[in-house]
Amino acid sequence: MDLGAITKYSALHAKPNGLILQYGTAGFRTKAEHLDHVMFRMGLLAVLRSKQTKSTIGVMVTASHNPEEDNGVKLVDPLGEMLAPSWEEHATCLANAEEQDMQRVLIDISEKEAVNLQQDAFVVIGRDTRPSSEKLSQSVIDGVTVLGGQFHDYGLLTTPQLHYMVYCRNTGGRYGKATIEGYYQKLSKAFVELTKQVPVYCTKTGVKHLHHKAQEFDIGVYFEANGHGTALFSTAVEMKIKQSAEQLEDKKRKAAKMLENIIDLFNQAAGDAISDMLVIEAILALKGLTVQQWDALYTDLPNRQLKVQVADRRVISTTDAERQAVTPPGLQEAINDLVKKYKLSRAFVRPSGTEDVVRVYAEADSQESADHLAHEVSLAVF
Ligand code: 16G
Repeated sequence: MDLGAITKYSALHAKPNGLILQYGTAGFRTKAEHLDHVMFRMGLLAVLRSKQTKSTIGVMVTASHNPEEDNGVKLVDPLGEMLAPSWEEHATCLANAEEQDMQRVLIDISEKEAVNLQQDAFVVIGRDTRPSSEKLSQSVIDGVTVLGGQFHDYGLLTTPQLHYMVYCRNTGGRYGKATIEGYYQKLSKAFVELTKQVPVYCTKTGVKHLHHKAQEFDIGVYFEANGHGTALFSTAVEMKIKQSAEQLEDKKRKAAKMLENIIDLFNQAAGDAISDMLVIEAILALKGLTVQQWDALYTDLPNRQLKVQVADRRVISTTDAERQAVTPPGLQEAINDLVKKYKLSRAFVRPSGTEDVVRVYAEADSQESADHLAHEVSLAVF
């Protein structure tokens, strides 16, 4: 320890006489104008903690939700956790030591914690957007450097991001890359993976098309807006659930038994209104939901379906699960132009498979718009 340098620098970050602060729930917090010496000393302490743990230590300059004129500082331990309670006490002693006692307290901590002063130290620093934070984090850096510590200043970061950086650096990159890009990449990759789990497909109208598509999956759920639909389970899934219902511990066995009964309640040969109704009743009863609560889970966009009588409906052919008209020429372009006129809108036409009509479907942000769009599209068909 270069005691001369510490004394010199400490004088530049002098403690106001008599000021007593406590390392509280989230580190030190008070008016920013009273924190310069605390920041410098937390820089020193972070170096000692880093030497002792042979790890990177974090220092975050923030007072979180406190008023703008406040500020604060807390230390982050090697695995990204909050500072160990015994070191919180050291932090309080160091922050409250009068100028002439500061060196002694620093030496006491080093001795008590058997800090090898020859050990390298590395500290990472982050700060919030308060006007006072930049200058205060510079005071932390002064404390780190005067004790010979290396540092990386991340600048603006959220507090959890600094915890993440510390954790990454101390686990050899296993947890993630210790950069802001690494943080966003890790979270966004996981988010995208998670939210694309359930793949959704559209097929041509009719149970036969939907049923075959649903059979491609371990669990396939299909439905049409007119009410057709069911859930299909592959043999492998049924076997697995049956085995679990027999073998596993009590809680899991109960869950597997419940799934087994749900599977039996579905008519897997075809959509079946009686079976579907009983499945829904069972789920509502198990979840303690009313029909009204269930209904409120989902809101239809305003839509309108019309039928148009034409001389020969077969002149209309479609692609993309019957959502795009291929013939007659120009029809799809006309629909596209009409759709552009309305917000949150889409529309398609297709020849009915059961009646001598063309079906027109339109959707928009209001019922009035959906009605207008459907009307205009039917004129284009006509
Ligand atoms: C039949 C289909 C139904 C489809 C409807 C479309 C079966 C068992 N039923 O009722 O799935 O939604 O036709 O009729 O396949 P559309 O072509 O006249 O609109």
